[in-house]
Amino acid sequence: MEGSAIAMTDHASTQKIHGHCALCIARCGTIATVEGGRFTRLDPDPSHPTGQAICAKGRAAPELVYHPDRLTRPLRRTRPKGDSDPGWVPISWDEALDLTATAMQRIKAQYGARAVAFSMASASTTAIGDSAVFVQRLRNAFGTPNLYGSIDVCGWGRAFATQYTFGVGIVAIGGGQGAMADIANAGCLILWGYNPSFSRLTHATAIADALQRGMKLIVIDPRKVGLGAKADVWLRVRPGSDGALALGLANLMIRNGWYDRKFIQAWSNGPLLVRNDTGRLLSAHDLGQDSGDEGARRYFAWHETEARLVAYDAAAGHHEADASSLALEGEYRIATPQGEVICRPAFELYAALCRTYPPEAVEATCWIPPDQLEAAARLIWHARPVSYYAWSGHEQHANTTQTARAMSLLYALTGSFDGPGGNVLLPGVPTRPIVGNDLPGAKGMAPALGMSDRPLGLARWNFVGGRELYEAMLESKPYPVRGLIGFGANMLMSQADGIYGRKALASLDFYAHLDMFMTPTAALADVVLPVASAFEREALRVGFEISAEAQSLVQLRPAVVPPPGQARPDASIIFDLAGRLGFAAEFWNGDIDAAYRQQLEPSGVTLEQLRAHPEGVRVPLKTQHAKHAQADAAGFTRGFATPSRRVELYSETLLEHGYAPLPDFVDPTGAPGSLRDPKARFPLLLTCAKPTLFLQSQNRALASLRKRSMFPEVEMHPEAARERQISQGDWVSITTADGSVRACARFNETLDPRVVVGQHGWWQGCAELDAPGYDPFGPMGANYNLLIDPTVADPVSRTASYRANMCEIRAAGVS
Ligand SMILES: Nc1nc2c(c(=O)[nH]1)N[C@H]1C(S)=C(S)[C@@H](COP(=O)(O)OP(=O)(O)OC[C@H]3O[C@@H](n4cnc5c(=O)[nH]c(N)nc54)[C@H](O)[C@@H]3O)O[C@H]1N2
Ligand SMILES: Nc1nc2c(c(=O)[nH]1)N[C@H]1C(S)=C(S)[C@@H](COP(=O)(O)OP(=O)(O)OC[C@H]3O[C@@H](n4cnc5c(=O)[nH]c(N)nc54)[C@H](O)[C@@H]3O)O[C@H]1N2
Ligand code: SF4
Ligand SMILES: [Mo]
Repeated sequence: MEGSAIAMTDHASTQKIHGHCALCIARCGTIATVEGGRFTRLDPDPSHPTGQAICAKGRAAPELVYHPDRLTRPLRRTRPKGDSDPGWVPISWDEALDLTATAMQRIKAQYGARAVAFSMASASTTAIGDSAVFVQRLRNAFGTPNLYGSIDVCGWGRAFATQYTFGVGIVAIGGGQGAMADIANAGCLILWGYNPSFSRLTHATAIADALQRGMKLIVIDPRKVGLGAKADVWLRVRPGSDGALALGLANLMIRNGWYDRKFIQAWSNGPLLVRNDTGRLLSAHDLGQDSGDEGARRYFAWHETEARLVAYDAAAGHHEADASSLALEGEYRIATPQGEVICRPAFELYAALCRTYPPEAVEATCWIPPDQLEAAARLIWHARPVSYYAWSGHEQHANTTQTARAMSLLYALTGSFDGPGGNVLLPGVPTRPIVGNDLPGAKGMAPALGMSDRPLGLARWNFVGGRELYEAMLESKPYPVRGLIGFGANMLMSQADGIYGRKALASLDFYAHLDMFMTPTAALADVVLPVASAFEREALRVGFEISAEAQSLVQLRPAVVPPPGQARPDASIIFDLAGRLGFAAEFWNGDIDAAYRQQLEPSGVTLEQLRAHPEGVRVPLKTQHAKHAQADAAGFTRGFATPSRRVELYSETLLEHGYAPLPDFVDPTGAPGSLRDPKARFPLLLTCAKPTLFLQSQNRALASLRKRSMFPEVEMHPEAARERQISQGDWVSITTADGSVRACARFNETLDPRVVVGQHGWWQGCAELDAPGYDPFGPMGANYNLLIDPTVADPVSRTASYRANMCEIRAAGVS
């Protein structure tokens, strides 16, 4: 078992325990109070880099810990799936883990390791981040490429799509680095479809401080919510049209010369010439100069004053002339052995695309008036350095890949990337990776589901999305998945089309699920394993993400109290299961401390030090900027981790796979015409947002939170409500072409009257308040995701259109 050093202070019966709240992405530094052995309260720890404040969910931690609905014993199903009574019987841990290991081995023997998928809750909304490295290691040891982690609905835009531009994400998921907004030094911050006041307290407090010192703020959100009220410019974008907005902003910036020309010349592929006929970068092959691999990576720009080609060697990241002489505009006729070809710099093509989004087009598409567009563009340029953070508002759309690309290109224009006050690749305390990418199982992995159809999508990073997982379970497409090991993920609530998902999960040969509560998803498992909450287990955290200072803290969070009943930490369950699967040696023979020691070794910090200092140990870090301009080990300029070693305004990678190399805007609603027709069957545009009091599909059973928000809500403009004889607080039905669910109307005057905003995640009841639960699968329930058509999806990531759906709202009971 894990050691759990509980720091003793004060007098004998009251303990104050340093740690952090791991319930959401903010990971606020905290001090827990334990009185007479009982966890009674959680407070912020101001000495911690993320400890300025905690939220109501954090304060409700003792309620979570002692909740009567917590799972406390391993359970086995005794009745068929689909039966209204699963016939759960308690079993021993030995029996539960033996059943699980045996089923995993049986399925592996019959169908291969890939037929056992893993699912994991998002680390932004749960404490699974405590154990994510071990989940990864287990799947690597076992050899399955199929890990579901909500990436298709959360993370794709920030962490992956932006890699096609910068070679790194705007956040790091599954290892690697992310370029975090340097809020403390930014001149201007753009919050794009991101409401940290509700969703990430630590960012909200950092922004409040920065506003005090005069930082400018641009908020892009259909609702005026959170920091929207404090923004210098609030752009009330039409849901789903952010890509067009990014192009429209870039158009103004390019037109006015409000862009960092030097950065674009030196550090983007903007100067590289693109052939008009093929859309490919002009290469040494085309010129008949070099037929080898190197020739394919030798491109050309145009020398503005000397009117000649300038070679660019992508392998070395080197131009044969000073970058400031490279043309960004114009059209050039280049002689090749096959005849003359006409070429234009990639930047010229990007600028031309942007010109198709003049202010009038942006107003028609995004519903943003020209003066506001201009004010935003002006601020972005004149208040540099700029940083940005974009989240769910742009990630839950059927056009999320190109939207994220369009935003990242706009950001490239500012030249602020990796500079002070920009999006900075922050340093981290050095650690040894222990996710096990070097294990034989990982090396021999089959391609993940989705690889053949969308090789640039999630599968490239060995993740799978919800729909493809369900299809593999139910239709063996492209190959069968017969088993699932679930670490929390409540997929049936968080993914579109839970009805199809329910069929898929019910069809499995074996499903084991680890959770604190019996969720609608867990209820379809064969074996349910009770897990300790974050306050009932020790966990190691290296770096707290939001700033260089926060990154420097290493903390071994102690357990505050023991888990209820027989519940166990995810990590200890994983180590135990790994042993039964024959991976004891790969899992340090069950010794979690040994794993931490290995991980910490390069940091110079020891477990003993961390146990002696539960508030954490700081390892001084130095932030270096503009790392792309440094030389790498071979003496080449490092550049960016893209095929061209430059920021890719123009993506040949996307082009090669049949996608647009420049991020043109595709309307995700599928039915934009009906927005102009109030008589249409579905005249309202439905999007959604997260509530401040609850995390995704959790917390509705916690009385202190639920009593402040009893029912699922849908925000609508009073005018839209009046037209439908709906009053504030009325129950209404929300109907799309795909389904119908219920919610309570809440008026919001800041909305465009054509836009309505729902909430997802409602299923749980709260007995203490006599507050109801909701049917996850029917029209009398409140599962927003029954309204979503999963087949309208992003062509790269397969993200469904969660935030731009045509709907109608009626008083409940009125059809
Ligand atoms: N319509 C709509 N749908 C959405 C979203 C939206 O905004 N709108 N948001 C999407 C996003 S951003 C995400 S990330 C997904 C989230 O989807 P999920 O990742 O499924 O997150 P939750 O719904 O919060 O469910 C998390 C589950 O994990 C359990 N859990 C909590 N901590 C632990 C732990 O330490 N160990 C284990 N084993 N279990 C734990 C909880 O009890 C809960 O059952 O939903 C997505 N779905
Ligand atoms: N309280 C709380 N905190 C959370 C979570 C939670 O469930 N509750 N979940 C955690 C997780 S997993 C995540 S991913 C983060 C997400 O954190 P956020 O991204 O802040 O979450 P949301 O509220 O879903 O979306 C942000 C904003 O997008 C706006 N929006 C809706 N549609 C559009 C659109 O088309 N374009 C634009 N530009 N904006 C749009 C919404 O009005 C909303 O204000 O929060 C994390 N923290
Ligand atoms: S914002 Fe709230 S739930 Fe999230 S880590 Fe901080 S205290 Fe915990
Ligand atoms: Mo998320």
